[in-house]
Amino acid sequence: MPPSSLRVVYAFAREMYPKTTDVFIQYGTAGFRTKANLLEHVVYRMGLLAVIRSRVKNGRTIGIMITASHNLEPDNGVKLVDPDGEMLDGSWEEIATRMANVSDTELEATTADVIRQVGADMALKASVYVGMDTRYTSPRLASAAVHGAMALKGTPKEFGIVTTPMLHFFVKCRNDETYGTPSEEGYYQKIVGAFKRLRARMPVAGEYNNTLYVDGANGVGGKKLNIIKKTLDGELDLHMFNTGGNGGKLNLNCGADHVKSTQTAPVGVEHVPWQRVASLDGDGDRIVYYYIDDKNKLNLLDGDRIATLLASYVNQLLKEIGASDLSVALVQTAYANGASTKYITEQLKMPVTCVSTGVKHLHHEALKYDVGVYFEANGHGTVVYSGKTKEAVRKIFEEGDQEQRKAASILLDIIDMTNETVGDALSDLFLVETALCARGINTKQWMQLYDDLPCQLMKLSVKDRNVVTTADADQQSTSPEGLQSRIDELVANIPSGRSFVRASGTEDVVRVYAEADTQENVQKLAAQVAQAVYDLAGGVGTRPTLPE
Ligand code: G16
Repeated sequence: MPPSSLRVVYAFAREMYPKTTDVFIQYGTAGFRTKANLLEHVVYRMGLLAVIRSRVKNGRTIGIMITASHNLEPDNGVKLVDPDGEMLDGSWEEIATRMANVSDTELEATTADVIRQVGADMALKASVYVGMDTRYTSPRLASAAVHGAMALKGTPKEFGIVTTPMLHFFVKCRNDETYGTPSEEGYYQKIVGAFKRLRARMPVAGEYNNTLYVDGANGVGGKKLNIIKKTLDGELDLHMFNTGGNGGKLNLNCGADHVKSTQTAPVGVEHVPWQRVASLDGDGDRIVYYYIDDKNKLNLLDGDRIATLLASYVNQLLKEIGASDLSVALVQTAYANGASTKYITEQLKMPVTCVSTGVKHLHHEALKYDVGVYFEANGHGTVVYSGKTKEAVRKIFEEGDQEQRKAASILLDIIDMTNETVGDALSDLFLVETALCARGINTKQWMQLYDDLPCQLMKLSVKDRNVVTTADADQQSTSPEGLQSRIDELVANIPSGRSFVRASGTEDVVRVYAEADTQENVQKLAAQVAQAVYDLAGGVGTRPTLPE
């Protein structure tokens, strides 16, 4: 494409998507995320970038998802999806940030510069898939992405309202037809189809029952599960809540992030003691489970619990097929409860690594293993299986003895049921239900596998959250000066104490995490660390107070 053709890049920007703010925006934990009215020019420019990326990848499809996931309705965001369905390569985040922040008059030259820098052959075809969540600001932003793709003569394809993991799946399928069909129908056929096949030959047994309540966070995940529900022939008895009707607001006092962060039940769910409930987030990429016991206490089964359940079940199946050379490893972040890490190493005897927050980091680490199970405590995660593993399971399915073939066929369905591209609440829900059913256990028994250390998450507003920086997979503060030594002093005074702080990459806050031996101690530690952040990092509003 000759440089003169880039004029249209500026024309679209000036006429339709002018940059109306000087506020600097950065590609964060999962793309750009801020108030929706500050995003149109950013999303338009990501349309441009997606085309450049597609050409660098020889015309393979790139995805653009319009969503702010767990954030409240006024926010929105954009996530870019790479050809294998994973998050945008980290080395391109800086380029994305640069393109998002230049002025309209610099955009044409910057685009030309980026094309040169990455060596994109602009004569190649380019394909961009666009999806969006249910926010009322999403359609306009999706149009901006489409116009961005068109401005550089790429071919956009819109999927309308889909979950984020569905879009990741479509992108992967488009680039690798052996993975599945790039459509919503193709997604249901592969993932839900595998669940149904498996359920048909796995009788409900023991303490497991097939009734599941679901909190849909008033987002797209609940809507899609309602579609799936109609196709389930009693395999799972889904009771849906917070599916967007009755004036329920997206993620407001409901959904996976609310349940995990506040450890309180979502509004809008009619609770029955001991009933198993799954809580999804706004774009359907996270899931946590919980139940309310007979003392009205919420018992949370978060991403750590899901990871350990799935890892031990897959490991059991690998043993049953006699694939002793294949191993399962887990990947967590610093938010993982210390008790879960201890359980993995001491009871499950599996390798576990800790990486920085963000599924993009977990995903790449998990790919190093035969079977990598990665989950953030917030319920964002999945399982990935190496080519060697898939090959071995298929071979045993064909050549093993009767028992081995039976276990291998279960494993093949488990693999099909998994959305390996990214954390997926719907796929994870079917995996969890399969593992619980196979084990014949209820949520109380699942909960009894280990005891969590009391933990607390807090959010704190500061003048500029970027003053808080970390190293060692978020576990050490490198600035502001003096913060880490203060945290060390505070932690040393609390039995089983652990705490760290980091700037959120999706909200304008600093997150504080603490865990300790007792509820009282964890509340004290979290409040003390929050005070230290407030004092050293320029807290805004009221200084956090210590518990009475
Ligand atoms: C995104 C990321 C997750 C991350 C979460 C919170 O989730 O994909 O990996 O854990 O943000 O990140 P932070 O603590 O930086 O705000 P989602 O579901 O919001 O897209």
